[in-house]
Amino acid sequence: MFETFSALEVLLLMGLSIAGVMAGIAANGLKYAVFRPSPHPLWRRAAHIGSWAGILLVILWGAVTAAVYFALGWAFVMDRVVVMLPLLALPALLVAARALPALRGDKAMTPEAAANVAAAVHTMAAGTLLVLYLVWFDIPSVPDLRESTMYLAMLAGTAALLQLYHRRRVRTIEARGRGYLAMAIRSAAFTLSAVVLLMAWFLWSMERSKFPASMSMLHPETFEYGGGAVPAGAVSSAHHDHHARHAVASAAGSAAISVTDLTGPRTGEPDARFTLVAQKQMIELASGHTVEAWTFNGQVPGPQLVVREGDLVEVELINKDIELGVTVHWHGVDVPNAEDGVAGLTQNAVMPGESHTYRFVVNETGTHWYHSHQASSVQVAKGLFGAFIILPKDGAEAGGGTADVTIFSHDWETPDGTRTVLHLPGPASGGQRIIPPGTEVRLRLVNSASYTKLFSLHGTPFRVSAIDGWDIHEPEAVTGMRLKIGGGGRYDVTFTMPDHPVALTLDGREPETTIIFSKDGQEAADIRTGGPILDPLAYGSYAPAPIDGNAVFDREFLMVLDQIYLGHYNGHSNTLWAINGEVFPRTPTFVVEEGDLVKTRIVNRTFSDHPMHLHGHHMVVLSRNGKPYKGSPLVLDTLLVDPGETYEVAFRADNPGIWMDHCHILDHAAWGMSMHLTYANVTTPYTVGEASGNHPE
Ligand SMILES: [Cu+2]
Repeated sequence: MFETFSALEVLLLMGLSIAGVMAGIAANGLKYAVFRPSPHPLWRRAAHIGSWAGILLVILWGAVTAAVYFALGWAFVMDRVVVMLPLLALPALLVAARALPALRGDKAMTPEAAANVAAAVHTMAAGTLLVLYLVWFDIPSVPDLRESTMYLAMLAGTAALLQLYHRRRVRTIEARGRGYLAMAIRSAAFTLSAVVLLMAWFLWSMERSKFPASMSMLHPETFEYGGGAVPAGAVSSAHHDHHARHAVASAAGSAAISVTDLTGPRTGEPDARFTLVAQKQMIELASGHTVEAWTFNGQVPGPQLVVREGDLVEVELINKDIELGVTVHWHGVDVPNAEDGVAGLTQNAVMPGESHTYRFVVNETGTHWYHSHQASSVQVAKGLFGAFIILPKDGAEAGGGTADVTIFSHDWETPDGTRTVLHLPGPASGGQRIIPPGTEVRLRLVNSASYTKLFSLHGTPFRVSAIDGWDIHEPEAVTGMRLKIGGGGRYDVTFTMPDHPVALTLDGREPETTIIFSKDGQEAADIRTGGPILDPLAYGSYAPAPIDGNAVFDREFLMVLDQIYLGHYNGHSNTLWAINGEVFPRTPTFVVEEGDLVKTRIVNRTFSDHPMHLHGHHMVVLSRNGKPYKGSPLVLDTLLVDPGETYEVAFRADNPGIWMDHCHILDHAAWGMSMHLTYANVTTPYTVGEASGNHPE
């Protein structure tokens, strides 16, 4: 429904532009026509029809906007109503008041009336262009009064200039009797100068978008407090950037904590110790392609790290030959901030020949994964990832009547384009796995690709026992349902191995996206895709969530996800992905204090889904589209938000630090959709940019 409305809006705005241009040209011609002895009615009729079409399209646009409001809520229309509606409706009123009466009938028209018609119609066209510009290139998202006043003032100024211009023009035409040739020359000159101006502005804007060589990840001018207390000394205002920086600096003098101090235990014998060596390696994919992968320990996925709840884990990262540098981020594990592995925020990228040691205690269980968070949109795609499994403290060892298999879905760039591959662990990757009948099987499905994958499991009823490492409450057995896993997300699927083969496959059905589990590795399996998609909000049996949606929240934030169809980012032109109308580093920074209960509303107004990943915390899902969850509580680190959806999530601020909050379609994060959650008194000494070589996205 959201997609239909959005497409309709674009169509209406384009229709409005066409009407505006048509009426605009006709109204301009009318200025000349009124001086002819017997004015041809063509200009007048075209201007009349164009004006009416414009007014009707504005009314239709308003109706669509109202429908979106009633269907999807205020967050989907707030910028339309506050910023764009005046830009369309006021010129339409002007046209109705000044142009339509003059154009009606065929009574002779005075030159002044023709000038008024031209000014009104051109004002309508200008308003339409401004709105198109906003919708495509500079979405207001969360409007403020300053913004709407600014655009309205721009339009009012344009209207006044147009009025003056056309009045003067009719007098000049009257005096000198210029003909159509002069009009054509003027139009051409006007168009040419507009194109030149536009190109100059384009280049200037591209140049201006370049990041400085060194930049903090934290930008006080973007601080938002979510209606909660503003911590002492902090100031949030775009107008007082300088003061805000000063305030933070002085706060840093008193009680600030550096992320470098927020480490795991520095001493003590680790319960589990691993070494990860980042290195390039040619690998052969199940698709038959050989690619240069960037790997941990020469394998893709990297080694599976299995630990137990409560373990002190020590991981030494060594970079052998990844020139960009690497880090390790523990996706889904709430580690102390300094161990989070974000280049330029919690550490510097580890360059070739260097090493870095991570130490932290794991206080949770489940299927998680690790990946580089340096140039992550490139490095994760090229293979710098692996599984991080935390077994329950007192659970049984794997093996002995059970099979525990981690499977990654990953997108590889090959000479034949992008290929999706399902990876079994270990060097003996292949499309087969032998499991004796009667075995209790746990498949840990991890989507390390950016784009959403649809998994199908055929040949057995199964349960989704955990999502993002969080155990589902009383999961029921289902058959033939597809599992939709966004980038970075994990599902644990359990079943008892039957006597016949079981096939795990992805939508797309290339052979490399199928894995067959059988007792002898011989039998052909029933490979099917399709079927309904399991809805995690209605799965398992209901139980109260760890955070009650009716609780009193200390802070409430809003994240509106938008697309900027063409924008400039760090000196490049591309489609950009915005949060609250801005791309990083101008995206909001949510400021919390330790102990706060925080609610965030996430609104997706784009045509793409976005797996939103919050570092260092788990998000308790409260509701979707205003309806509370119906099944098991869901506690996620990566929330897949579909187009047109609104989620409410909550978390307890219990892990001090500065944390990324970004889309796990890593290209989206690299093109703007990235922001931070920061605890009021935490600072970072690290920077991003060319100077440090830190590029987290
Ligand atoms: Cu995204």
